[in-house]
Amino acid sequence: MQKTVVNSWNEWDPLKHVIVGRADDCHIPPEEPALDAKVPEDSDMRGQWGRRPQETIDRANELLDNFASILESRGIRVDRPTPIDHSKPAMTPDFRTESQFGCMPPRDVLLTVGSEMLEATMSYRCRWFEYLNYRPLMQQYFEHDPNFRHESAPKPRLTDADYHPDYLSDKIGVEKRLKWTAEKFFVTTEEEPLFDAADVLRFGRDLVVQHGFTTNLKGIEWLRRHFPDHRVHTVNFPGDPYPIHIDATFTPLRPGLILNNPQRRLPEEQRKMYRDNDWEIVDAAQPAHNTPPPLCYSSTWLSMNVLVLDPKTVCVEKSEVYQAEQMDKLGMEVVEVELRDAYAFGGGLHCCTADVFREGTCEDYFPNMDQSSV
Ligand code: DAV
Repeated sequence: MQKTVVNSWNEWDPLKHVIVGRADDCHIPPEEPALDAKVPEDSDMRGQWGRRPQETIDRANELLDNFASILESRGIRVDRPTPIDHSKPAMTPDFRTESQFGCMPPRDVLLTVGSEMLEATMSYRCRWFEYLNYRPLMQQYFEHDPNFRHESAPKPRLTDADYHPDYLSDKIGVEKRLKWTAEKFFVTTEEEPLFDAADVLRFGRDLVVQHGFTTNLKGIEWLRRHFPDHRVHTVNFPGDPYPIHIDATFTPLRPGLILNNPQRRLPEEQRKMYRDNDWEIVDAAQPAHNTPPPLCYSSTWLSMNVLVLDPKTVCVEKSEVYQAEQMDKLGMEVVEVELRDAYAFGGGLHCCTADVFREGTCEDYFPNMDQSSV
């Protein structure tokens, strides 16, 4: 087996070692404030919770195993989490919720920056203990890589003070959500630092972080103090009524090129650093589907939740024909991967992975940066 080294500075350098999640024992968690805010009013998930049906778990695992094999056949080392018992309640002195979530999307929990893997605070109570699924791997990396830095952000208390009660009604409506999210009024408050790792994109020296339902401004400030050698940028994408995670909205493919969700465009005033450094931001292709699969938290825009293997090669979900066509036009070789039946377990090809090793070092892709862009 290749040597274990943790190192990854961006989203596109050649990938050599990655974690791929599992669908084992995945639950639809009971209602709780931040989770409810993400579930659309007309969703089939409203009002139900419990372990997902075994046949859907088996199917999702078949697809995830197959994705792992595709990566391995391309010389990429793949590790898998060790599922904990997600049927157990999550309980601390401050809260109790009757079940946990799962370990399909490691991207939400683990943020790799250079030789560090940082466990995010998370912002859902049902995901408070999710890092435990990855601890056997973290221990292994710690044993084998003398430079690996295993870090964990301060665990939040997640009392009711962390959530705006206005978001607790199940009849808010999309119009009001769009207004609120455009005003940056999200379900989470500024009680304490909160972030999910999937709200962060890595561009070498620069980290781009979405302020939304799962990451608050204190969470971004915490990241800024934690990574003093980086420039940390806060972004918003008005147009998304349920803004969690940046990776179905803003997708860097290689130095100088980013796909942006055309329904959630980066506002003009936040584009300066890209313009000043000759980065192109292009609209992503339309999704191939009009609706997400059953019991799914995510939107149809998982079409752009791709995994870049190197600056010329990208994994695209097999049914996302428009996205694949666009990649081809952009000069990328497309590796088709079937994953749609696993979307309900927590996302697409980017979500279900977490970087361990990509070649390359920390570079400055935005040398022309003035203070107003930081
Ligand atoms: O568009 O529902 C999904 C992101 C999952 N990590 C969306 C965002």
